[in-house]
Amino acid sequence: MDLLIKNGTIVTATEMYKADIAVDKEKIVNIGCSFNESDFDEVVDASGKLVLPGAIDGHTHLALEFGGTISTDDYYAGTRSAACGGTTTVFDFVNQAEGEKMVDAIKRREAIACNDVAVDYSFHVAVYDISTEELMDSLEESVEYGVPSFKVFMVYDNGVDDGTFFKVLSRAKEIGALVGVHAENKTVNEYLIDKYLKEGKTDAWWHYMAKNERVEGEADTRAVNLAIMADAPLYIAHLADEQGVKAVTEARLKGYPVFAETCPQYLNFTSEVYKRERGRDFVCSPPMKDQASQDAIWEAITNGNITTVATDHCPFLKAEKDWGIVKKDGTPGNFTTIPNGCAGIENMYPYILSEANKGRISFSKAVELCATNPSKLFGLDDQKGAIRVGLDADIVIYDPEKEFTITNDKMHGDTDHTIWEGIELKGYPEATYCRGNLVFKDGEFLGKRGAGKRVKCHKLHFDGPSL
Ligand code: DUC
Ligand code: ZN
Ligand code: ZN
Repeated sequence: MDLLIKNGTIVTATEMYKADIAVDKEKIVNIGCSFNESDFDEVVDASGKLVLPGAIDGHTHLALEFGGTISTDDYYAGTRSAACGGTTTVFDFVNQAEGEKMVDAIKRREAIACNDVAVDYSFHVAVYDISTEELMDSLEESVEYGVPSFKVFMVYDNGVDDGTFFKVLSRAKEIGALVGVHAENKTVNEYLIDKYLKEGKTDAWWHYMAKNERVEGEADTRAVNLAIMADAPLYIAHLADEQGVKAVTEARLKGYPVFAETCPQYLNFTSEVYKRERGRDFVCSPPMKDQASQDAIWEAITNGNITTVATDHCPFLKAEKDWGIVKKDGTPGNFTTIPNGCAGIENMYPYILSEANKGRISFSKAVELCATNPSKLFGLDDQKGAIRVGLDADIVIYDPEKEFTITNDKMHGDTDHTIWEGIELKGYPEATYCRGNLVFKDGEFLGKRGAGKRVKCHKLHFDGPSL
């Protein structure tokens, strides 16, 4: 057999226990004790370490065209960085172009990704155009192709109206798919942008003010109502506000299959960051919100009303963030000319595990949020997301004693700064295996460009809020 990981403490979404893991041909083939070491090509002693499933980042934007540029991390840099933070699968977004069938959109991005990815991957399709029967039917082709998750934007140029959103929800339910949503009120956001710019309010703080708690909260609430009307499951991406948490919690209490994702940036920062000298580096959408929202999100993490944590990884260079001061063409910039997004793909699992290590949540909760729940929600639980016999050997060995201060020079993406600079973590991943292959060890990326594979997700059916 290929690999024995012995003497570690295995963490699952429900328990922690000491056992050894046997890996062969990319799979976990046995979990137990007293294996014969001579049966293995390699034996790793994980004494004093935790042994976790690799994280599944359900929300990334690699090589995304946005705001006149392209996000800094391509599929290689992004997945290299993921591996070094213990993430072994990423779900990247495909933006459907007008008139483009969903599967064609997926294949267009797959062609870019397939030779670059260093960990496993899949997609969600951001649906924009369902104006013909053929485009509507192409939702089902996407499900058959192994991509049963869609997203609609309620804001931005590719934002859809409520009727389109409702149609996508209704069809998704019929074909075994889940619809995610980027929820912000488009027209109020546009009105506030116009108002603030006319008043000469141009810095990053006004990005937050134009997308404030209520701008997101109203859209979250409307999205939940639309899902209930359509009798369809819903996934709210990057939930960042208290009103949204309340809407999700209420729906779940009533038994509706409403799920929410939040991101580490909302758990660690508040809107105060936009007052910093380089507040523009923190510009992402939705923006970080006030302390009350952060408290509500943490509470929902603890009580189970937030189901997953993902990154929304979408980094831009400092010089591009500076377009908020002076645009590319040399004319004065403002908060609308800052490309939206921040790096986080390498920080998610270490940050959440560090919070667990500091006692805020349990290690099992961290695994549930970052690995097991995303695998169930997106249709990968028969392949990934847990330490279980028969699943892919996506494994992280975690050193709970290691002190780690995040600095950009220790990260493995292509970005030149990080909003996480200087944050101190308790514990850090020591090694990452993707399908049994060592991709990260002791601070070094050891994987291979192109070694990741696209995973096919099964159909999704949710009758209630439990997974
Ligand atoms: N939000 C971001 O911050 N970046 C890209 C897309 C998005 O919705
Ligand atoms: Zn979004
Ligand atoms: Zn996003």
